Amino acid sequence: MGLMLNGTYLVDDPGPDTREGGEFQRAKSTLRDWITPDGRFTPDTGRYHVYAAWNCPWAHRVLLARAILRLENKISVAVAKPRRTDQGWVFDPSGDYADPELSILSLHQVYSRQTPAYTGRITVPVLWDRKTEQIVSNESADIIRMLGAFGGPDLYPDALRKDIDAWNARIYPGLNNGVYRTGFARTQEAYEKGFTDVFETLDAMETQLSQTRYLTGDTFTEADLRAFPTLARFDVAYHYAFKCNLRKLVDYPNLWAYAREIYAMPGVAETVKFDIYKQGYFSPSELRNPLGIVPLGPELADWHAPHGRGHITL
Ligand SMILES: N[C@@H](CCC(=O)N[C@@H](CS)C(=O)NCC(=O)O)C(=O)O
Repeated sequence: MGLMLNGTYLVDDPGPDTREGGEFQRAKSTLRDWITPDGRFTPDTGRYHVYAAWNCPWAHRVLLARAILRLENKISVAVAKPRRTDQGWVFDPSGDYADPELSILSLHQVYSRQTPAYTGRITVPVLWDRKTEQIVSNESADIIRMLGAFGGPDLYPDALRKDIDAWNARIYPGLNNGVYRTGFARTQEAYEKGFTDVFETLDAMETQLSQTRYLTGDTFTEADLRAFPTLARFDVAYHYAFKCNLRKLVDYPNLWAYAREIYAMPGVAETVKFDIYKQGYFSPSELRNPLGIVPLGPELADWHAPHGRGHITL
């Protein structure tokens, strides 16, 4: 959360970036190195640490990949507090929101530790390398793919790459970032554009999932992993906080069952925190929620209901 200029954190958050016409534009990730078996960053157990936040869907991708690839004992995690502060993402000195690695209290300290004169947005997720004391990457799409170097099921198999890429290219603008383009829009027109894209994307996914178990067929892939964080937040957060209110996830029979199937995969439910999503998305925001009041509803749908989509094949 927030911006750093030449190593100084701006306490007055300039708010989300906007382009002409009031459309939200997500800033490009700035740190994009890679874990590879033969490069500077090798896939060693105990070497890496992730800075995340439960409410951030991009960080959720990384937590999901870590769970699905069963890397919980190989890669450590610190989670920042969900509410927005004038120091951006912050940690407690101890407890659930502490950082046992660097004992930092704000995420911007990690960025300035690696680059004292850092300029850019201070975002989660961050993949931190203990050995070189450097950030490997702050781009979730790259991080989930590079975690494949640690082993586990192949989420980006050769034979499905074309289809995975096609779904990623559709789901990122239309759904993952589409809900932000809707909720962070500053004009009616920009809002309507985001809104239309979100529901067209959900409709396309519903059609696909009425024919195949996962987006690219009968194998769970990176495309499914990238879809899930947005689906998990949809009814409790985006429907209300971002005005994505044409339909809810529970109104799509196939998508809803598909989301429950992913939720039932080993380790996934532990990465999902519905109450924390509300805390985060209803943080005080001059544009969307000036008083920071968090709604008590809606009543949570039954994520444990049988999904009926067959056995889990991971
Ligand atoms: N491209 C990044 C985006 C990450 C991102 O935007 N994270 C949000 C939280 S959900 C953040 O930290 N935003 C702070 C800000 O933009 O000031 C990724 O996918 O890893």
